[in-house]
Amino acid sequence: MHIFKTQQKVIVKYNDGFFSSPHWSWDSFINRKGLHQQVLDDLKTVEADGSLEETIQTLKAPVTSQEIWASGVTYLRSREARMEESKDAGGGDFYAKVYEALRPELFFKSPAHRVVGHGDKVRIRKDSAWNVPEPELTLFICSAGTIEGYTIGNDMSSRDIEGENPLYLPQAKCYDGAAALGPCLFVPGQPINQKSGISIEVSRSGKTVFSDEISIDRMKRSHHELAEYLFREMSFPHGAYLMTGTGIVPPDTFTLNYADVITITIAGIGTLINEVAGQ
Ligand code: DO4
Ligand code: MG
Repeated sequence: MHIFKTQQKVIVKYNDGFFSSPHWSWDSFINRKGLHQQVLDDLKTVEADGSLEETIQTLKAPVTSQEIWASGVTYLRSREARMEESKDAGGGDFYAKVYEALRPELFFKSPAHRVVGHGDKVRIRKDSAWNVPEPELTLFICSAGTIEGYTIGNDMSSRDIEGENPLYLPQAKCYDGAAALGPCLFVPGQPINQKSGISIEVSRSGKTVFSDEISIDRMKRSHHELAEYLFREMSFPHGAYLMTGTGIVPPDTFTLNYADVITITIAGIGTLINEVAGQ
């Protein structure tokens, strides 16, 4: 089951049928424990409507009041890249430690108003010269703390700012257009297949300048563990999104340019495409 947020409506795609109701509003519709079964119950009273397929061409990010959080250094590749970029600042050791530690690195990424959806533009900071996309499986956790769905996240990052000093992390990670989510909320009714692949392609003037892929089972921590830490001492009345960290980091010679097109696909969820906004 895929739940789409459009300008006017919440639309559910289930078994190739499209469903909507004027009574559905995003926050209350998605923030339910046992979401898959609850939506199946809703669909019993709603007729499929083929004309809705066209409406999902104009998507919004699948978020209204949910905070977006992110996890760090959950894959070996992220640990290596961070240790390298921060070694001159003497910060490398922190990344090695957090990779092994019981407590994960979790950080606030974005409120809804700074997030962009499928087809919108992500941004790179004007005061940074080394920027990368981070393609991340993103959990939707309802206010009761259970993982109810998944989406694709792009944790845009300024590597020079983060590498200069790990205390600059919030500036490297949080700015307008630094987070993309979409294209939909995938609600499989069971944990996502651990063999699901994440792939990314960055194209520049029509040519691929970076591509890579990884399977989500390469992550060191479990989804449940990350969600449990996030909800330990914080309440989220509308639920929350949690990016689970990147396992793909481009080579150090790579930086994003204005007008690059970033395409991220996660099996089962779909494809999130965003262009990098111009100056
Ligand atoms: O520790 C810095 C951030 C790491 C991160 O965003 C990731 O591993 O995905
Ligand atoms: Mg990240």
